[in-house]
Amino acid sequence: MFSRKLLTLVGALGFVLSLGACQSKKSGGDKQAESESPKQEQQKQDEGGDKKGDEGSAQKGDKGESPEKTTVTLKPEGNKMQFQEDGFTVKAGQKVKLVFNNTATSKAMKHNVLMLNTNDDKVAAEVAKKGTKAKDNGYVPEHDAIMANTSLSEPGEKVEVTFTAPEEPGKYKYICTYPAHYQAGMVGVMTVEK
Ligand SMILES: [Cu+2]
Repeated sequence: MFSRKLLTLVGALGFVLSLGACQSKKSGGDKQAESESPKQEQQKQDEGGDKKGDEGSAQKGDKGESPEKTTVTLKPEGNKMQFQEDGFTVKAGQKVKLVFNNTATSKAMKHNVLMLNTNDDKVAAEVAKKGTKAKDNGYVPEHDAIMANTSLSEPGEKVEVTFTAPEEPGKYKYICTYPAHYQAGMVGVMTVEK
């Protein structure tokens, strides 16, 4: 019984193998191209994702991008209290449409984005701390360092805000002020270039 099954299996395997060999002899080049292309596509997607992770999408040639105006899209890192993008770069005085696409799936992962007019850690921590107490205002406190902010986004929701980048080249922090998120590292840096 067992050996008969095995024989059948070996036989079938041999048939498949010889078929495969035959086919690849017949159309070697074509078959290779066929089987490789899905992999390559996957790789491209992965690379795209990685790149976004590092730089945001400010420099990605969004439609409508110009010296005067650009669109930047930020996302959370899965269901972590982190931005996927460590930072993005804009030009001094450029109009920036900042979109936050809350791609999180966990109900607890509500986020906002506050653009600060400083790169100072202490100020960012202060804004985050005050934000914790501003629940009625989407955790956005009154603070001079806040240049612009989105509203609080639910998982699956997109929020946006348009602001003008500072004229002063330099680094400016952006943070999420949902309780504990800044403290957990939900912060990034906008670089303003001349
Ligand atoms: Cu957050």
